[in-house]
Amino acid sequence: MITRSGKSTRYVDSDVLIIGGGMAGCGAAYEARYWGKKLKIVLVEKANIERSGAVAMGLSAINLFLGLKWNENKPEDFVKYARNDLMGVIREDLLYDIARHVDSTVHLFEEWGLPIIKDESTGHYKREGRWQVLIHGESFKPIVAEAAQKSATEIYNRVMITHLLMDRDHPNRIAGAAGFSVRDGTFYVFRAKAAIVASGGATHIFRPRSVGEGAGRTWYSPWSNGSAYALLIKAGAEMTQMENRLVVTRFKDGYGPVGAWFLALKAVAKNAYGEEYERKYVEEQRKLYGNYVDSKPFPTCLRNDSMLREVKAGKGPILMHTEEVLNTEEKEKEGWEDFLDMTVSQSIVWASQNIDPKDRPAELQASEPYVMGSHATCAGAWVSGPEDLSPKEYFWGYNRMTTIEGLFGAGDTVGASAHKFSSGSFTEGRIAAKAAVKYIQDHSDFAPHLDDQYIKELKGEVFRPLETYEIYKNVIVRGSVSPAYLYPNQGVLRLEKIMDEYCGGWGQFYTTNSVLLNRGIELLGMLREDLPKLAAENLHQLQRAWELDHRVWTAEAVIRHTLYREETRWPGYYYRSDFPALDDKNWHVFVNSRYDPYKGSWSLNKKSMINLVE
Ligand code: SFD
Ligand code: AMP
Repeated sequence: MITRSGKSTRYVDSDVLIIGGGMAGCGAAYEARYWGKKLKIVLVEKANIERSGAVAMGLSAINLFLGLKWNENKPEDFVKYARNDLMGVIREDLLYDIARHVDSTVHLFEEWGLPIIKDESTGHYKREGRWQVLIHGESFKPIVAEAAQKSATEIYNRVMITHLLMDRDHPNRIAGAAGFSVRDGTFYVFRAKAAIVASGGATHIFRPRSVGEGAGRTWYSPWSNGSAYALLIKAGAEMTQMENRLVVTRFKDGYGPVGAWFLALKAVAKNAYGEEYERKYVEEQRKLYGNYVDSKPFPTCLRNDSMLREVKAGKGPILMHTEEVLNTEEKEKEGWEDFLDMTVSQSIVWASQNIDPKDRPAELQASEPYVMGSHATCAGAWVSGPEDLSPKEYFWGYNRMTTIEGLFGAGDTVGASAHKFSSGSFTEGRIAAKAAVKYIQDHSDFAPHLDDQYIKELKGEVFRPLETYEIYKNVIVRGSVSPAYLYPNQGVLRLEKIMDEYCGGWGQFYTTNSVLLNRGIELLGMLREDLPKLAAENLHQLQRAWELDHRVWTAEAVIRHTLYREETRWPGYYYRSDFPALDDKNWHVFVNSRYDPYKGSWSLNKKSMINLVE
């Protein structure tokens, strides 16, 4: 048995500490080694980097590639595209920075062995859409992980980081992170001169569509648990756009993505009666949401909005007419490969439900909301931009540094910069690592000091669920119901119910208002009161317990931001029924928040949206 005091404590020193070995974390390890040849680079990953994170199952497309060397796009074009898609609110400095560097990342992927499909007539990468290129990407993650494995000095797989550690003598300066080994229960304390949080987005904050035998299935990876946000929030970092949750249109039940079908295969979605509906509501949408309805392409959230209006009008199900486009063997292969490379579960659902996409259309459905910063959404940390692009309001010394000294972010971690996807997240990891190395070099006299008493107390807190279980395991009312504790899974279900019903999940047609949100905040507070009573039978459940803790912190930020922004900026992602219109006069701004760890209180404010690209 591993008791509350844990098995043993292991201290690890590092120069650069990377938390999370997904796309951004691997990019950070690679680039940190390039700029910091002699530095000790330590990467910590709660799973195993070979198959961890959102790309674990693989991908069938790289969704951000400009094609600069073939003059296919300019960085400005990408900034405009992402700005329109996010209804006008985006950090243009961050996105321009990604756009000017992302191609080099994609070329590296190819050099490392990722098969990128070529257009035979031009020799260029074959496009899925304007920004996307097609890949044979089942092994995308192992290929990317190899680069990180060759770059990092040490990699700790199966170690989950639960807390960031601040410097004993400088309360707003990072000094490391703590967590535990999910395999052997060792309590790890990492000391670092700079740290990069790259620990992905968040699923299972809102109640998923999947139930019963499919429970746990989500579009974004089920193990993305919001550490990227919770670690930062708990440490007092400023966050941005946390209200901007993502709802994606997906093939029903398997959550298969639609991009390849819409863009490459040119399939059309229609209502149950065979009518196209995407632009049907445009005049009503214009009245509420303004000229954003004229953006090309039609913004992702508005595509959802049209679909939801149609379903509310009783014209569902929405059907993707796959059978109209799979008319050659090559296209049929392309369609199936899309899922076999990326979302195998969709192929399985089709097989199990007798759906052959070349014979009959397949249902689409809007997913539950996700919290992330790299897809068509931009929740995350408020970070400094690059010196050569950012206005003074967005620049405080080091690119991608959060408001905590020496603490950087990349990928889903970084807010206000959507549409980065896999390639942009890896690129942002590289950008953050370059800046982190510079930070270390500029502060070469700094050595991190931790508060030993705090570390001792923290260890007790981290392992407490194991002890709670040992003490109370015989006090069971029935089955797994105990008057003395709750299991992580019970807590997740409670969280999902609160967020679904009070913060605009699918159960409420994505609609909420201030009364619901305020009650939701109260209920979340009650859930938080119960978290010290979490019990874990083993290390696996201990991880689930800490994942729940991080999910609750993430959820709290989402609900507070949603309350603060008094408008409906992203219809189709969520609606404020008390403020049903988009309000550019008052809300063409970022919503930022900060949790004060010393006072235990939240504060929210508006930050200007500064246009850099016409
Ligand atoms: O079709 C801790 N994504 C797509 N990107 C594309 O480029 N093309 C696509 O086709 C994409 N599509 C797609 C995508 C994702 C998924 C799941 C599907 C389909 C089904 C998005 C990208 O995958 C995404 O943008 C990037 O992966 C984001 O990168 P990053 O690094 O921010 O997140 P990550 O890769 O999930 O990695 C996070 C890592 O952190 C670990 N971790 N480690 C230690 N301690 C903790 N506390 C930790 N918490 C988390 C994780 O294990 C993970 O390794 S499509 O739908 O558009
Ligand atoms: P998805 O598969 O839905 O995650 O989308 C993959 C990529 O295609 C993302 O860049 C989307 O924004 C884009 N996309 C998906 N569907 C459409 C569409 N109907 N029109 C324009 N872009 C789309």
